[in-house]
Formats: sequence, C-alpha cells, structure tokens
Amino acid sequence: MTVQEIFESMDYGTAPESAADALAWLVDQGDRFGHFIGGAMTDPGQVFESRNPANGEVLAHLTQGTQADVDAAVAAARKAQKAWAKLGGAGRARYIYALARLMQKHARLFAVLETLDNGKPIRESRDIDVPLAQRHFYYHAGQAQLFDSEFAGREAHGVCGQVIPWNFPLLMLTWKVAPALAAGNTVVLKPAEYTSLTALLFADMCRQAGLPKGVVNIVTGDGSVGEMIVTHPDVDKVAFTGSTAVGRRIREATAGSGKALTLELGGKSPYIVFEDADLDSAVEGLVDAIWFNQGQVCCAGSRLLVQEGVADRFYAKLKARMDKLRVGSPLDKSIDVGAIVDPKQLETITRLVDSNIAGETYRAACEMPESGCFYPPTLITGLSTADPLMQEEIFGPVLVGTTFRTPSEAVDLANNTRYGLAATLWSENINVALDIAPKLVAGVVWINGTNMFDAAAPFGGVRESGFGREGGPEGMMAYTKPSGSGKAL
Ligand code: TAP
Repeated sequence: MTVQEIFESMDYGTAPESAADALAWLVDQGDRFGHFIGGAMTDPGQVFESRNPANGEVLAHLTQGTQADVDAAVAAARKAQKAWAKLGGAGRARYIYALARLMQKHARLFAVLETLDNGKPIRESRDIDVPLAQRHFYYHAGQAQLFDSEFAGREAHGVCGQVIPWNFPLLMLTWKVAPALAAGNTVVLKPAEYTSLTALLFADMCRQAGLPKGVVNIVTGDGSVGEMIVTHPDVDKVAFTGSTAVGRRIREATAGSGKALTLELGGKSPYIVFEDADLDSAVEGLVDAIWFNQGQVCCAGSRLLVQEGVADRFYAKLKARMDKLRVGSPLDKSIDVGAIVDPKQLETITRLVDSNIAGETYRAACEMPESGCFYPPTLITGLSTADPLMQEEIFGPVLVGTTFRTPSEAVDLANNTRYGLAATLWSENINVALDIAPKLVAGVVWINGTNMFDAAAPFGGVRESGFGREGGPEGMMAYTKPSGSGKAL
C-alpha cells in the first residue's frame, strides 16, 4: 500500500477537512518527493525508497540531495534571512503561531505519517511526539514575541544548517526549527534518510502558513547531504542531533570555520532503583524509560542499577511486566512496542545482543509478529561494568541490569560511562533523592519519573553526549550571538 492508499482508506474522525487538504497535497506529489527550497517543492531527482518498517512496503520515493541542491537551499536561506530578522520578534511570532496551529490542525495526519515511516506506536506519535512538537512551536512563538526585550543586544546567527536523526523525526525537526526561526535565523534542514515524510509535510505547513520563501529549506538524502550542509561556507551555525561518532566528525569538520555549533548526541543513561522505592511504580517507569519508542531514545534509561536488597523482587516484577508488553503493528492503538526503524538497525541490535556471552539474556515471552522489523523487549543481567553491552548504546528495546549495595556505589556505577545525557532515580526518601541527584553526571536527572520533556525545559548532555541545550531560554540563546559580531547580518 502506498501512503496515498493508506490515507484514502482512513477514517479521519474529527478533522476531515484538514486531513483531506493534506491528502490532496500528498496525492499531488505522486509518491515522488523533491526538496523544499525557496518556498517550493523541487522536481524529484535521483530517488531512493522510504519504507514502512512494520511490513517493508515502499511508502514513497525521496530525492537524494546533491551539492547543487544544498547550494540552492543555502542561497535561498541567505537571501531570506535579513528580511526575516528585520520583521522583529512580534512579526516572526505571527508565522510561528500559524505553524503551530497548522500542526495542530493536521495532528492526526502527522501522527499517522510518523508511525508509518518510523514504526513507532501510533499511541506515542499521537499522544507524545505530535503534541510536544506543537507545544514547541507555541512556546517559541512566545519566545519570538519576547525576543526584542528579553534578548536585547543579541541577534540571529544568520543561516543555520540542521541535521536530525530518525528516532523522533518531527519532534527533532521542531526542536531545531522553532528556536532558530524565533531568533531570526533561516534554516536548511536535513531529515534522516529513511524518515523524511513528516519533514516534507511540515514543508507544506510552511507553504500554507505563508512563511516567506527561503526561511525554511529542507533537503533530503543520506549522510553526505548532512556533510555538505554542515561544511557549507555560507552556513553560520550548525545544530546536529545524532550519534556521537557523527557528532565527532562534524566537530572536526567545522573546527576553525567560525561556525557556531551545538551537538546533541548519544547516551547510556542509568536508571537507579533504591531499596525504599515504590517498586511497582519504578517498574512502570522503566517500561517507559527503555521500551518507549522501542528503546530508540537518546536518553533511554538503558542501564538499570537496582539495590541488592530488592533486586530479586524487582527483577521478578519486571519480567512479569515484560511478558505482558504487546509487540505488533504500530498502527494498532493497543500496541506497546512497535517496529525497529529499519532492517539495518534491527541487525545491529541483534548482533549486539547475540554478542552477549558473559551475562544472562531474558527475552519477554510476548507474542511476536511473524514478519517486519520487530525485536522483543530484552533484559541482560550479570555483566561486568566494563562489558561493551554495559557501555555502548544499543539503541533498541534492550535493557542491561546490575546491582549495587550502597548509594555511593550507585553513584560510581551511574557515572561509569563516557556519556552524560540523562539519569533517573527512584526513592521514597527525599533526602536520598536530593543527595544523589546532584552527584549524577548528566544533563537532566529525573526523580521518581522519567522521560519528562517540556519546551520550556532545556535539554542536552555533557561528556560525549554533546554540548549546548535545546528548549527554554538556554535553547534560544544558542541561536543568537551578541549584536554586531561577525558577518551574518
Ligand atoms: P546518525 O547516524 O549520527 O545520523 C544522524 C543524522 O546525521 C542523519 O540525518 C544522518 O544521515 C546524518 N549524517 C550521517 N553522517 C553524517 C556526516 N558525516 N555529516 C553530517 N551528517 C551526517 O544517528 P542516527 O542513527 O540517525 O540516530 C541515532 C543517534 O542519535 C543515537 O546515538 C541517539 O542517541 C542520538 N540522538 C540524540 C538525541 C539527543 S537530544 N541527544 C536525540 C535523538 C537521537 P542519514 O540520513 O544518512 O542517516
């Protein structure tokens, strides 16, 4: 089934007109998409397939960007930037509010498209990804409105080159685009190769909102397009979210170029359960921490540390809960765990888990689909702290677990990683929680909860998880520089 056929067969519920509008746009494109440059879709060029990971069917054909495409996108962004900045914060806010409202109007379509393209459960795209994306635009429309007073003495960098991963395609786009626009920058964005459809739908929201041509440009394709964008001499600021390996390459490639840079990279976040924790809640939290989005989450609580006295009880509860998780068609609203994003990622997860010879592997006894990119919720215990599985990001529904005796041992184990993105701790004792939290080396620490995001709360890592923050006033600052410094304006 193609995207068009799926949309045609869907019941749009409460938003028939908006979905029909967007559907009309998709049908107009055929199933071949060009780039969004200078306010219009380009003709498709050399195309590659974008597939539904749940069943392997081709959803659409997308264009592999070239140097000429990137040059055209950067030129369009440069041409638009001065006037966009001159509009002033309140002027820009009008457009950003319009984008937020359009995303709200087309929420259902965004959610379905994201689920088809990425494989995440529809419940998550509908209730988490898309609402958070809208919220990000509303929040940054507010930031734009305040820009001239709150950010007096600062101005936009100019043209921003933005490269994003496949795990939260729309949400990562909004984290990049909304603050950049609010501060008066224009952007050239590359979505991940296999999850570009919601970015292209967003491009159409830009058109519908009447956003001035060239303020947002989207070029699709593989990593080489990302490289062309981040190294382009006329890009003033680079914002990247993705793996630590690619982040390192980007830092090397931009060193000495004068470009501003923020990197949001990988993680191996600890999830600490103290013996006085409410164990049932901690198990539910863990389901969210590691099986949300099939564990393909930068801040996934992928390293369980549980205090020895309650370890047996906790593991028993956890395994019982794992067995009840439902793995299956991402479009099914009752599903907890959807599809892995593509066969290559599935292969990586399988290879890593199969490399485990030192520990004990427990696979959830849940029913598995017969075909498609699926992997069962998995727990590996009994590994030494130096084991690669305890140290490397698996980026799949795989939890590794170990025990600790004392709070200080918990802190040592938690910080025994090259990453520092997030950490979670569970305790009913506020003194323990408040004592331990500041000792954890992580950009964000959650207490008795996990994966709590808000557009107003800055998010980002330390160590090899990157630098810079997205969200909140800190996120806005990253898209500005002192007025009058540099070439951009
Ligand atoms: P990557 O392989 O690093 O890819 C990220 C993006 O960079 C993709 O669009 C990719 O293109 C592009 N890219 C590849 N090589 C490049 C190069 N040399 N120069 C410029 N761009 C290049 O990551 P991924 O596998 O998509 O995403 C998973 C990783 O992202 C995990 O490590 C995860 O922890 C991290 N992540 C971090 C955060 C935060 S906020 N810290 C949030 C989400 C994800 P392709 O389309 O060809 O892949």
